[in-house]
Amino acid sequence: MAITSIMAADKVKEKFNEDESKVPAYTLPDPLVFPSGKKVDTAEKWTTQRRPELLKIFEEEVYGRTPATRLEGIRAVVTEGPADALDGRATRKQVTIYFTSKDDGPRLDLLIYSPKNKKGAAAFLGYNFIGNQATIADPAVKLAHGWTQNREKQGMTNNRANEESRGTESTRWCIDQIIDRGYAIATACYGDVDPDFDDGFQNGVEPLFYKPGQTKPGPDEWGSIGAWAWGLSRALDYMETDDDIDAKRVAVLGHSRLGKTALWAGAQDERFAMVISNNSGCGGAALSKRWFGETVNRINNHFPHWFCDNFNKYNNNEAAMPVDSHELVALIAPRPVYIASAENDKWADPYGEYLSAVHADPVYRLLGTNGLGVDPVSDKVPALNSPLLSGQIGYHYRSGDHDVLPYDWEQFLAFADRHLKK
Ligand code: GTR
Repeated sequence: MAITSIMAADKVKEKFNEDESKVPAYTLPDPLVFPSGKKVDTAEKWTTQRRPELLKIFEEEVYGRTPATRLEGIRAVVTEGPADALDGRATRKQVTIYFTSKDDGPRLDLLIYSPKNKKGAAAFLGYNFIGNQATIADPAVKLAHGWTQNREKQGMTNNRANEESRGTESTRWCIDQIIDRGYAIATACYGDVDPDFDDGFQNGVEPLFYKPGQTKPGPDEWGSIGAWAWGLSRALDYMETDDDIDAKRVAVLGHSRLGKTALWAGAQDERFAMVISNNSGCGGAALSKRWFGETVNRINNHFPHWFCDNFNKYNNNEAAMPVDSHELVALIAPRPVYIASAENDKWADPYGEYLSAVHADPVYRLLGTNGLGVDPVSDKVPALNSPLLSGQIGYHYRSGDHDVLPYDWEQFLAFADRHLKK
């Protein structure tokens, strides 16, 4: 099947390209060239000039600016634990980050497992889709208090968590293996920060930042991906205060829309020591200019709340984009980044995800790392199930569907062992 047309329910009628031979000719902006045409030839020029310039473009044209204001009344409260978990191998804590001084206002419930009797563990941090209770079969985990995605199989049809969903996404989290390898894991439901539907930004955290009279974010202000990324940084703020975790060794990760979120969180907040993008696709690791799988037009029309309004300028107009995803990856440099793709996930453009790594490689090398870790860097996607683990940029192309599988975690852990272990 070369061209897929989208379902009738979709707002836009558009053809989607899933045929490599139909990828149009495109030119990628060079991350190591200033708009003046001058080369970015030193690490210093990258760090002090080019990186801020690119970050600003992503802020104003893609995800929207994140407000710099610190919320008055924001506070973290340990609401459960520390308690023994996983047959005594782990410590469980549940922490609520209240975003205002009110207890019933927007708040994030963070679930943390850390290896027992270990202080300062390196950690993974990522959002889940349907509540913390789904990430592990542990009856002590609180059900999500707010909006979640639905899972009809578990009887979740009203965007609320239920008992039946406990542990149903545990293969996406592999918490046992993470603990046994000596890492902590922290997760929260992304709906706690902003419910994932287009309501004109009335719910979620955005209204907390409105200026008097403002009713929605401006054209260059954040959308939901920006808000979710902000929430990850607030989780990291808490982790900085928790002795069980070494907040200087936290990998932020996410799958799909939450992979886009993890990349954007890691690009903005340099405290994240590592970033992992799983099947993040359009608006994540995949190059938009390739026009393969999901397009900018489709994502903006289908999910009008994800990006900033300015991003609509590039609907059916990817050639005009002043940046592309290789530069998003480059914003993470020199910190380790891992990009995971799946064979059947054509919608997310696995090859386009790999090419972002390829074209971020020169920035990683300029900053003194070994980039993708192979010489010469090939623009051919690596063989199936043959992860590239030796570089500062890691990558794999695995068989199977759009999902997070134990196979993915095996690679994330191996990559973390190389970069986050003391
Ligand atoms: C799809 C969307 C993708 C990806 C995915 C997900 O519908 O087109 O960009 O984000 O959802 O997050 O599950």
